[in-house]
Amino acid sequence: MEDTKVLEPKISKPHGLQLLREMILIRRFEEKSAELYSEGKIRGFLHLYIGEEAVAVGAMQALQPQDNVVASYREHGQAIARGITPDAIMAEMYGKVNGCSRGRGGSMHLFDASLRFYGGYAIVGGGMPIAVGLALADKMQKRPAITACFFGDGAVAEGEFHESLNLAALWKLPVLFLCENNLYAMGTALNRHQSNTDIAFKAAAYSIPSASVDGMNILAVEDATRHAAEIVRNEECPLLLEFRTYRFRAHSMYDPDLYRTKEEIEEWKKRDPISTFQNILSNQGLLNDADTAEIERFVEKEISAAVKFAEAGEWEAEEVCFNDVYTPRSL
Ligand SMILES: Cc1ncc(C[n+]2csc(CCOP(=O)(O)OP(=O)(O)O)c2C)c(N)n1
Ligand SMILES: [Mg+2]
Repeated sequence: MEDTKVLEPKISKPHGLQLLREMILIRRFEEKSAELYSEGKIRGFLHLYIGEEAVAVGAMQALQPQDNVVASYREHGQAIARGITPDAIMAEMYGKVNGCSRGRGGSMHLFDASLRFYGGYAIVGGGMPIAVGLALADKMQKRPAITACFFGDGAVAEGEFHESLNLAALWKLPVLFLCENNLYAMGTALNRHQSNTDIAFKAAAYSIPSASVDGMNILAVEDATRHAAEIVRNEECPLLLEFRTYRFRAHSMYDPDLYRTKEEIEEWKKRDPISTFQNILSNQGLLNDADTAEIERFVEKEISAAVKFAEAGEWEAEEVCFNDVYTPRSL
């Protein structure tokens, strides 16, 4: 595949508004999460996806219900876009039993088998072999599903990246590898840990077709992913897309963000995926002030309901806390 250049293709108003609504929902959900984290309501690690929303929302459009999704620890966006409710995600971050992982996983381990959303992994690259295993299972059972595997640029430095790509190619498994290249792995810039920073090019070493995509433009993301997913589905072979994107916030809530300049961050903010898409929609006459106001109202309601749901949730009873952790002594 060649580099994808999509310049404002025509879309329908309902679809455009749906994409915008999901991106704004993810953005506001995370802004609220940051606030709740500062209040001590959410504890543990919290990695915000702000700036990268076009990747999760755009890519998810290409997936069908029978497909599997595997993500990294920066996965609130993917979880929401796949259909896990903000209620269940917020409760999970509170550590309550009404959370999507019963309060056992927290922000980094969102999970919902009914939606085939198989994590949330704290280990960099850890989801990649699991994605390959899911695709192998589908292939062996002759199920017409593909597996979408999201991972960061940091994962490219892991052996799991190379082992996963190799086996997926060798066994012709339907894995869609989706790299979210936001240029940094914690405080380490891509060019400080890779001799060759062209991530899409690395797939060639495993005979996997690949393309680089503007990750700040949701229409480019959707178009490229639909095209790629069709190839993976029809030809039962892996494919890799690299999305060039950027996180506007620090790596996590603990990161003082001293390894990049304010100017660089401001430069990328000019390409904010939400305002970029709002402009595209407005230019096509598909978005007016009333539409925007209605989206903001809808999102505000969703988020306050999620916080209520999480607040009202129960803590796990102390006597069952070790269930599913250790095998029972009788065994
Ligand atoms: C195997 C492993 N090594 C190191 C870490 C510590 N660590 C946590 S996040 C991270 C950076 C990963 O960056 P990237 O894959 O680019 O994802 P991003 O945070 O940019 O979304 C590192 C090194 C880890 N979690 N797992
Ligand atoms: Mg990164």
